Amino acid sequence: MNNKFFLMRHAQSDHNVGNWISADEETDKKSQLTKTGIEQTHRLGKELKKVGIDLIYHSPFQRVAATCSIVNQYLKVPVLVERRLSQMNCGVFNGKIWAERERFFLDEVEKLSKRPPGGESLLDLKARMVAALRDINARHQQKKILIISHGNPLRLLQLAALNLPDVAVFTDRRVVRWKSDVSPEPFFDELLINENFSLSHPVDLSSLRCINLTERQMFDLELILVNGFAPLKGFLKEEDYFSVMEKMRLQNGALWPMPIVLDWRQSDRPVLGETVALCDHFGNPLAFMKVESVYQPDKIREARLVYGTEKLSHPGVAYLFNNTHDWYVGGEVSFVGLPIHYAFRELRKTPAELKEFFRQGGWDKVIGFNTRNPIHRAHFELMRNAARHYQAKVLLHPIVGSTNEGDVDYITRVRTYKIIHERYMKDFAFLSLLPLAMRMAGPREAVWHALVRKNYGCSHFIVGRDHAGPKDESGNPFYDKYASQELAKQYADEIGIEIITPKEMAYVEEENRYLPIDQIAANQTVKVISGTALREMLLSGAEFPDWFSFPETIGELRRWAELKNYEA
Ligand code: ADX
Ligand code: MG
Repeated sequence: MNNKFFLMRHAQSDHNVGNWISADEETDKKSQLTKTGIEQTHRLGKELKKVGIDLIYHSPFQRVAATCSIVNQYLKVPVLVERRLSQMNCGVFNGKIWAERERFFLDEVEKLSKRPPGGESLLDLKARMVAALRDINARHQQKKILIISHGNPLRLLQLAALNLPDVAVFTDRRVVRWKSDVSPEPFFDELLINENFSLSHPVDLSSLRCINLTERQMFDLELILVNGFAPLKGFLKEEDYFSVMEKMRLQNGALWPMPIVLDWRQSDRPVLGETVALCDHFGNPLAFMKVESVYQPDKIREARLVYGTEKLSHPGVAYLFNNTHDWYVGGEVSFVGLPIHYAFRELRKTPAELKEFFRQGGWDKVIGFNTRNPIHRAHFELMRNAARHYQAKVLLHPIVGSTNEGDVDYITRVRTYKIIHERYMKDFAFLSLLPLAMRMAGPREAVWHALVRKNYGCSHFIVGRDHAGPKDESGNPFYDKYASQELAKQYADEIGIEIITPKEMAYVEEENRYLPIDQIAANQTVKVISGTALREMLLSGAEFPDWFSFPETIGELRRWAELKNYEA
């Protein structure tokens, strides 16, 4: 603690000059420091010697290591490599030029928060750099520490240290300096740490083990912490896990259909009674958990009972067998901080906030609507019809946690929700985002969704056809079209929510409107555009008929398809 940090960008490389993205180690290996870069670094080494640097941490990239070895000819201090100081992973744009990446990010929200396929967002990078710096800081006392990294990581670190709002990364002069790729003048920056940016961890972690959560575990934890998963207060203990699988109930009898579990690598050796810190991917602490139960799951039974199948073509089952460790630990969690989301903060209402909003507006009947897709006409019809029929308001409550593979990314979707809500639904609906990690468990998932919506203040919940149901490798659904409706209805009273079960809606050409399929005559013409057809039409730039969607939605989807195309 009480260390002083000095930031330095690696020396100019040929890739910098050509504006290439060398953000993966493969591309980095092909880059070389330029003559200018090498000269700059020698001059900078002499400058830094006057500062009296005690040690160096640097990114593992070879251009940074090369820079470090030049500077250290002058400093002769210990050198440590820190992986989290790497360049921002640009995913599909790695090895391309920066301008190519730029054109896919439309506004500041996207520039900050959108992850390119396979890559990180700017704000992922911020969380990573802050966690790295905190850990480095905790390891040393009263040292002058030189950090050698890359332009983007250093900018984000400055942003955090100066405690500036995120958008300042584009505007504030104090955080844009590292762009000076071709600057003839070498320089380093003493990290100015604003009093509001604490370099110590928000809680004392010195005696605790930090468990890095997966993305799914983070979403689960968030919903536990905001009471979206009430009555759960933590991750399931052994008796609750088996009871939930077999009876859809906790040991104490409370209805709960989905195993919310914390899987753990065996090598981490959880100890009963130990308190651990649950941290995000980069080491930022989110909660404490006292380990009350350590057990081995029965994955085959879990697959059969929760998903009704052991087939790996079911995404929930695949996750269970391929991405879940062989030990589960359970216990109650206590709050340290919520996972930080940067995009659309104003749309992420907690259960308490939503209930208060409904109460103040006198919304005594609220119909929850779940979706993981952009809003097309069929979704709209479901919501509007239900609102009219029940004389109620609608909570448009799309999922922004993990959804099915191949789904449209949530940032693109939220742009469609905002605009459709604003233009067509404002008088009867409220929009809020739900950070839930879907399992695609069909009927059980529908019961779970209804319970969660009850927690968020809904009095009604729509379960349509094949709700939260995935398809197998040949495109066949895993569950019967109305199985989710049946199971949800069965538990409606106990949950205390009314389940609305519309029949499948389809567009009828002769009547120019959507109708439930049981009301369509045999001689009428039904029109549908399947998910696969939709994607092909987007990629080929085909025009869409009005009945299918909204021009606003299609516009956003074309941008999404362009990125998909790029990926392919
Ligand atoms: S999910 O819940 O099923 O995963 P999706 O976005 O596809 O999300 O659907 C949202 C909701 O609308 C679900 O309740 C689904 O059952 C319902 N739904 C979607 N399309 C139709 C349709 N054509 N007819 C009836 N219900 C539908
Ligand atoms: Mg669906």
